[in-house]
Amino acid sequence: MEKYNHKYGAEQIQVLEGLEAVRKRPGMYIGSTSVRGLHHMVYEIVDNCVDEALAGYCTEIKIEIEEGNIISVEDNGRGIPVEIHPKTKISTAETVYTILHAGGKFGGDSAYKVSGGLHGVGASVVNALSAWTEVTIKKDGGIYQMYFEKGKTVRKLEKIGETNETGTKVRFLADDTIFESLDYEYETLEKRFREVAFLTKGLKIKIEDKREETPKKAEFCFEGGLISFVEFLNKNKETLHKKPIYIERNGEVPVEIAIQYTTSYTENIYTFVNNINTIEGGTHLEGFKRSLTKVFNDYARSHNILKDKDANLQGEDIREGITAVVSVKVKEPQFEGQTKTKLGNSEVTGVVQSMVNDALSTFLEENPNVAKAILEKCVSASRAREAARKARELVRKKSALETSTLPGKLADCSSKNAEECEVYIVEGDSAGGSAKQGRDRKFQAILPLWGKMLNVEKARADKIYGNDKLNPVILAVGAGIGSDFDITKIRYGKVIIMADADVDGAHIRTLLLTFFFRYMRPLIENGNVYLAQPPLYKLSKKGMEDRYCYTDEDLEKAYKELEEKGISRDQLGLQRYKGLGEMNPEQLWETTMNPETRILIKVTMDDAIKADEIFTLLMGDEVEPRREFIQANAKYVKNLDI
Ligand code: 28F
Repeated sequence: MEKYNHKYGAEQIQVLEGLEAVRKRPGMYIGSTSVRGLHHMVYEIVDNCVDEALAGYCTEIKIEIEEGNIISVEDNGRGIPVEIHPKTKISTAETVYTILHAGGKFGGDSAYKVSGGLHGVGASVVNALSAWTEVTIKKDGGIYQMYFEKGKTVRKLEKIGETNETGTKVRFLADDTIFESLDYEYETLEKRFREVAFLTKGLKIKIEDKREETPKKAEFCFEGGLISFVEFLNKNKETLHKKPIYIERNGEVPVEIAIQYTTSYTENIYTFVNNINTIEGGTHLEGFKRSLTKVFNDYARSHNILKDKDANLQGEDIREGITAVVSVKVKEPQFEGQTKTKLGNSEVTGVVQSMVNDALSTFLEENPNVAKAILEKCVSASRAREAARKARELVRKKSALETSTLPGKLADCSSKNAEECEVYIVEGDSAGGSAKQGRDRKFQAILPLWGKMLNVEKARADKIYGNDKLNPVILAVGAGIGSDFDITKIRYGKVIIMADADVDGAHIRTLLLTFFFRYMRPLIENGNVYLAQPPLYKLSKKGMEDRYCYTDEDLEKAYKELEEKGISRDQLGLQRYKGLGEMNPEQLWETTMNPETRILIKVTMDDAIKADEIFTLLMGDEVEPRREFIQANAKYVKNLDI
């Protein structure tokens, strides 16, 4: 037995089994092998630095995307412990990087690790899913380094120099046999690390993209924490009160909240658990919402803003125009929902609710002018809602909505089984016409939209209902809007936005996505919203099948393939599609509607949130930021897409 085991101790076997499991089913550990999963590789490593910051030892994190999509992350914390474990004969550092969830145990001094639950699979998963990983530790006066390939130790931890600094630096190249692409999106990473800096008051985070000749970089450090966060979110909006409301309690469940009302009608509440963006909400959001409704109604009654005969303010009235960030730290978070971003811990509701009740009512008593400004807006929102309800009743009575009168322009499909049916929302009547002719009328409905739709940023719910541009969309989907929306009533399993690849098309897409995000959010959460992808180019030659290309890369690839067949570029006719209207019904069917050949992009919550932010920028009150945004994106204008 001794001979057999001399090479593989129990730990090494555990390591091999762990790596085996991770590399066989990467999606189970890192969420997906798409660009989202690739970005999570970076988040996992940075989360360990943030834990070191929360423990009070790290003040700066540096992230770099090097040439060849190599990621480098460095912190100035204590450095992962380097001593050799007497039993396993390997260092703590090597243990953290080779044993699944080993790092997760380092709850010691940082009670609330951000790397927890599904989101905190730890450094060993990143190691397993990387072609190589190099870890350099400065600690106890020495510089130590270890090196792995696909999670397997190639060089054990060894001393390579002296230093009087401390910290940890990790460089890794994600494994391109596992990830679909290694092409990191700098903007996505920058947005996430800006968020982490807001959530971790005073932590400096630097990020730099060194892949281009003109490097992109940013540095974030916010002493104001969440206060800076809401000010950043409101930078393009007019606010109701200068200083955001700030609440912080370090109880059993540490809670930090910042609130700042704006004159707009949208509700923007961002919630986080251990720095994880819980876009599906959960018990912390529930507790916050309940408290808002109670505190503002109590204040309105006790200050005679609401008379006895007046009905209570509804939650949606109180949340109109609110921008808030709610950040809680939970020891054992339970994540639920489609994308595991909904907090399930039931005890958190009450903790947040009672904490906000106490802190917010005190704030309102001490800041009567802020209270007055906010409540005036709530009361007018309540009246507008009443008007909307009456308008809705009117619309219902007038057009007998119950008989689900469908909009005139809708060319419906014959099947009534919503699951298999899809509705194309098409920009412009000409494309609408081609789509009606080209479609399969059994399961494909067409709803042409005309011209610019309503600017939902400025309009309140009552206008949304009556508006002749959006009403057809509401009636076609058939499930109501806002708090009335009932996903079980949708008339189509797929709502597909089909618009040109130009600026107008991008505008319509952004408008519709913003509208769905704000008034039919479950439609996006449930994955019913798609974007049709019309071709950009058609390559043609006598005697050859027309060849459609959907991106510039597609076109290059087609040219290369055809050259290999002896067909040079100048023998090919190239048509650049400016708009859907240039395709006849058969082409439109073949390239964009036929389920066998078309390309559909499923809209995710991230896309919708991005659209919402762009929309606020483009359609919000402030002119200055809009000009900056359009200038910044002008060079991409052909791809100004969400
Ligand atoms: C670029 C990535 O991973 N930084 C880290 C530390 C510091 C400690 C630690 C990490 C395993 C179970 C203890 C040091 N001294 N940057 C990083 N910095 N891990 S990861 O400990 C993990 C051990 O418990 C650390 C004293 N206590 C903790």
